[in-house]
Amino acid sequence: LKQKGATIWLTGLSASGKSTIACALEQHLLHLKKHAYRLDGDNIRFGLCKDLGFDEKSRNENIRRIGEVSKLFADSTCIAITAFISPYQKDRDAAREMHIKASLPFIEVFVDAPLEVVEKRDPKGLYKKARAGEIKDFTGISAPYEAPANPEIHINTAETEVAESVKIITNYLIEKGYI
Ligand code: GGZ
Repeated sequence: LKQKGATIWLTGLSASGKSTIACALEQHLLHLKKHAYRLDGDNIRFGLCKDLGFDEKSRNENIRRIGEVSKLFADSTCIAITAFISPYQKDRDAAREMHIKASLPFIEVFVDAPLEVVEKRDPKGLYKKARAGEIKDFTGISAPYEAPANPEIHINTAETEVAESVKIITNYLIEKGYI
């Protein structure tokens, strides 16, 4: 089989735009007749990872499981698109390592928006609750976010339309011969 899979790993703060980009990218790849599948909180945190919370150990385990699952999707020739905060560099590096060992491409995409921007967006009112101390360990407020040191792609969502982000990622996949 010529077609290989890959994992597109979106990382960024809550409300940075990961899910929106993941949805639009999945749709676009499906239109191009590429197998694509999105993993996000809706189909992972309520199922495979429903036993996990948001303390550091839980997030480590969340990302480990998602790393393994995305690798399996990529191994099945699918383009896996993951949309999780994944705040720790070492967890993302471990997910990358799993892919490298299996000779599968891993594309880390930093979905970057300044805290002040995502806090203003606050679509679910979570930042407000976190500031009020009603949610503990909230990324960017009371828990760390380690920005990627060497992402394959860096998108500033405060300045980039969703369609443009999709184009940037798709062009990268084409340039590398992954699709
Ligand atoms: C961060 C939290 C928290 C805490 C609940 N910190 O904007 P959302 O709501 O829909 O996305 C966030 C989601 C983050 O889950 P992840 O699996 O992506 O996190 S990680 O990769 O760090 O394991 C947010 C909601 O869950 N949420 N509590 N304390 N986000």
